Amino acid sequence: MDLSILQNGHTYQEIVRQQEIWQGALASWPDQKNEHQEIIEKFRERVWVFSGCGTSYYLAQTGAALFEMITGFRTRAVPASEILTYPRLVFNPHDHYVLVALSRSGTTTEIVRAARKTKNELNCPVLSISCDTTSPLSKEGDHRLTFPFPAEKSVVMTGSFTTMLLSIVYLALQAKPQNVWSAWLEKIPAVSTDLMRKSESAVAAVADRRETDFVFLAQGPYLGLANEASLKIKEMSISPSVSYHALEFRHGPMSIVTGHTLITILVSEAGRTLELQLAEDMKKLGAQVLLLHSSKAPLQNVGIDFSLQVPDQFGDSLNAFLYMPLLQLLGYYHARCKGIHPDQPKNLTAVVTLKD
Ligand code: F1P
Repeated sequence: MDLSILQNGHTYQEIVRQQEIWQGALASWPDQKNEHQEIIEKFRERVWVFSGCGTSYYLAQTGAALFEMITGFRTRAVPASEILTYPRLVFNPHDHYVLVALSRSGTTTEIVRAARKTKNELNCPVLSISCDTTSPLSKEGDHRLTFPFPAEKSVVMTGSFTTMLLSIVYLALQAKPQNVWSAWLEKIPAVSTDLMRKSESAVAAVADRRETDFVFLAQGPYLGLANEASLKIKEMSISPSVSYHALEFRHGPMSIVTGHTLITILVSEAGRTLELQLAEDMKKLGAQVLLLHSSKAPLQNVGIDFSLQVPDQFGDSLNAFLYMPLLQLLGYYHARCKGIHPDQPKNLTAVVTLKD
């Protein structure tokens, strides 16, 4: 298949440029070391509540899990709407919190209102992370994580998700006694670019299908990625798609499996054995199975249909930066094979604003 005729438009360009933006962000952060250290020390004993809307909520889920895995600080992730509707369910009066408010635009009504409410009514500090440092959310924050980011023109979020996630991981690493991980982090952009280029035709081949319903399954820090992958498929290709904790799928949801179902499992190091058993069981139900996995232990003869293998040196804390671009390309190419261009998504706007 000659992919070059499909490799056009904002969404595609923003997927394939993201690792370059990560590089620029990483280069900008050493000059902000003092601010980063201040944030870590000031909120070290607090519960870190990560929050956003849509893709930025799935970013919150992923970021909270990785932040806690790296720092050991207590975290949770909620949609911004939960802060507006049930603030005391999010911020329990017996604990102390910091809100990490996430938004590509920094103008989404729910997260801006949530940040204001948290700060002004609940007296809880706010750390803003946005791709637009001039946005209302950025101004609302008591602190900000900033990085150079050429604004995305597309409605659907791609590089904004991974770059904001990188800022969360980078901040987490400032809590480590000696920043042993920086060498790994420096390698990620080049390894991810190389992987994406080498995997692109395989991803496009998996995406080239009709009448498919999609299931994305993952555990731990990969669950937010599965939720985001499911949203990308919906937003970009207008296809039915669901996502669950991997091992939850047997407990009822697997009833939807047919021969038209493509189940993608984001294999983790922690849950690998259980996830591969799940893959085999789902094959017996007639599903097609795609595995994203690291080459830690090559797949035994698990009779799966497709696999995308990533280098194994980064582990569960950093594999998000290898898996996510591939999942974004899956949504992109599935849309194009359906004759849909993700640059013109159905029913969507780049920012959701609510009337006062
Ligand atoms: C949040 C969001 C996106 C979604 C669409 C509408 O935007 O819900 O996740 O894909 O673009 O807005 P933001 O608050 O991160 O700017």
